[in-house]
Amino acid sequence: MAPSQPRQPLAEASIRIDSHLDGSHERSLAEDVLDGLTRPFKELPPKHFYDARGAELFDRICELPEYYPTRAERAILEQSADELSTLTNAVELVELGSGTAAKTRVLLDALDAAGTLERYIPVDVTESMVRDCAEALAQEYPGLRVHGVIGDFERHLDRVPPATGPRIVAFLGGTIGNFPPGSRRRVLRQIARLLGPADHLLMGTDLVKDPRVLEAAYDDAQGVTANFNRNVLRVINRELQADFDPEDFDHVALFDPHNEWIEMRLRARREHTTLVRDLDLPVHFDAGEELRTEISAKFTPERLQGDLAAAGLELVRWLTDPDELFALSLSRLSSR
Ligand code: SAH
Ligand code: AVI
Repeated sequence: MAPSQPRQPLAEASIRIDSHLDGSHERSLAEDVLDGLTRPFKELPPKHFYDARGAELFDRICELPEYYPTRAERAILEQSADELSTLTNAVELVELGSGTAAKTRVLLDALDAAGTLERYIPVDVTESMVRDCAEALAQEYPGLRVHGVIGDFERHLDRVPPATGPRIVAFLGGTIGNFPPGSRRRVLRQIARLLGPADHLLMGTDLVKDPRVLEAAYDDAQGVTANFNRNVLRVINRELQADFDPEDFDHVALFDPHNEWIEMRLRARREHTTLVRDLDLPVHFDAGEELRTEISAKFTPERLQGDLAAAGLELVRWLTDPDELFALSLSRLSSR
């Protein structure tokens, strides 16, 4: 008999990572900066918060006493994971904007206990998040295949590998709320293309509530959210050779009662001009001028159902925490 080969640790053998960014994220940042900082009301999309430091700041936000969405969503998952597992019979979980997949473990545990779980596919624009999360989960769930996709879920969903059996596509945290209504429906239509008749979308949405609770969640006493907000300026400084001083800007978080969304903005403390060298772009700010960095839409059941229907999806379950702060919806392709 041939001497046995040393066995590959399972964690290494079961991980595959595909990257679809190859410099295209920097190009998208350049396009977004050129487009967004030359508008009459300056604006940037929130996906550029999340370099390694931004991702770490987001994790700290999730621990803040004022930021209830993470705790509320976790509570719903803990309450409903077994039911979700039974309803879906999922053999695989695709997670969009997976981050550290902290809450995802609750769902993976339930699928694992049911004996159906085979594969986890985290999709995130932050490379280090996908790699670290893939490593950690392959260790924690022996036998689990992890296929990480480093990419932009607005542009690379066609790169998600085809389903090998009933799947759940999870979009947690309320990240869908970071898109304005039109783009939100476009993103949902793209996500619906990942689903077959046996598959489900599990999506987290923050709910409309007292504006004081909402504004505190986005303007915490420790200033972590302010630091997260200013991080987009550090990203532009590094990636596009700009010279923003983040301390030239105040953090602003306000609830827009008409649109029922939170807006985060950066307000210039003084008049100044910054050069974005890679774009040869001088950007002028008047004193008090604001740059919108994020919207975070809050939902009612009606708003969510309208968005799902527009994407060809129908609601299977609507799950909330006891205080009705946050909702998880399970939906599938519409039968009509
Ligand atoms: N799902 C986690 C993390 C939410 S934070 C939770 O519920 O706590 C939002 C995550 O989405 C970050 O990890 C960020 O890197 C990722 N993200 C934001 N925009 C993205 C995009 N356009 N494409 C892919 N990932 C994106
Ligand atoms: C990721 N996303 C759902 C968060 C939110 O609440 O809109 C990002 C965030 N912004 C400020 N705090 C948290």
